Amino acid sequence: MARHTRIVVLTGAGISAESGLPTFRDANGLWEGHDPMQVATPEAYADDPDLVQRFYDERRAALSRVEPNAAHRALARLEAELGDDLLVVTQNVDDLHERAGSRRVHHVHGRLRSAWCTTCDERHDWSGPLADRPPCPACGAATLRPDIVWFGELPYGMDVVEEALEHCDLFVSIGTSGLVYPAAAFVHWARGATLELNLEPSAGATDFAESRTGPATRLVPAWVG
Ligand code: BJW
Ligand code: ZN
Repeated sequence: MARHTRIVVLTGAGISAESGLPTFRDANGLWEGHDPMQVATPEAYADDPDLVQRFYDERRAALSRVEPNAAHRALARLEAELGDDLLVVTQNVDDLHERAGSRRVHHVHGRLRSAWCTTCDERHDWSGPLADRPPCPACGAATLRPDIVWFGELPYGMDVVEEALEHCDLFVSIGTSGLVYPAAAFVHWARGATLELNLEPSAGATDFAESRTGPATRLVPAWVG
């Protein structure tokens, strides 16, 4: 891999799959009989907030039972080498990049370990459940929701991502199906070379200059070197 380049890496659920966190669109995708895609919406939250809170409470609790894998660790090593020239943009709401040692991680779909108060707009680091309607530590209102970007909501920090993609020499997409926008369009926003690392060719595989298939724990360390 070429050194001394500015790299933007996009990660999706596939990079955390071998840590034991399920992806969204693979088999066995149902949660309590619901399609996760139907649960991750503002409409589902308005209809049945308890159901949506339980879905995220379970996933937040599951984080303490999993560990970063060799793919997360390889990206942390790359950051140790490249410093500010590497930005990891993740669609994942887990904290496995950070726990592997990455510092420059941008969560475009939010974080499980953050709670957002819709009354006072404060965000709080959060490791416990939200379904029991705890009060907001800032304003006391029982209006904390998962700090997660649902369908129809605006992903976080698109200006940062756009800027990084316009100035990168290489864009690498890892473990994402390429079905959810705007992340699926990042390959078109990227200025430099493009590479996909995924278990199978994604929906947008042909948009990349190069596409390698295999498990992330093999492909990512091999690419980082
Ligand atoms: C492995 C592996 C291993 C497995 N090794 N690989 C019609 C057309 C175009 C767009 C739209 C449309 N209608 C609506 C929209 C917009 C909508 C959208 O994209 N919908 C599509 C479904 C069509 N998008 C939005 O609403 C977004 N907001 C928005 O667009 O605002 C307007 C805007 C416009 C322009 C600029 C800026 C803003 C918000 C999207 C929010 C997505 N939220 C979710 C849930 C919340 C997080 C959570 O609960 O965890 O985010 S949905 C879900 O999908 C989650 C994920 O982050 C996201 C992406 O999934 P990901 O990571 O790709 O996972 P999978 O399961 O799909 O794929 C895993 C891949 O890994 C597979 O390919 C496997 O093969 C592979 N894999 N094991 C390597 N070991
Ligand atoms: Zn509040």
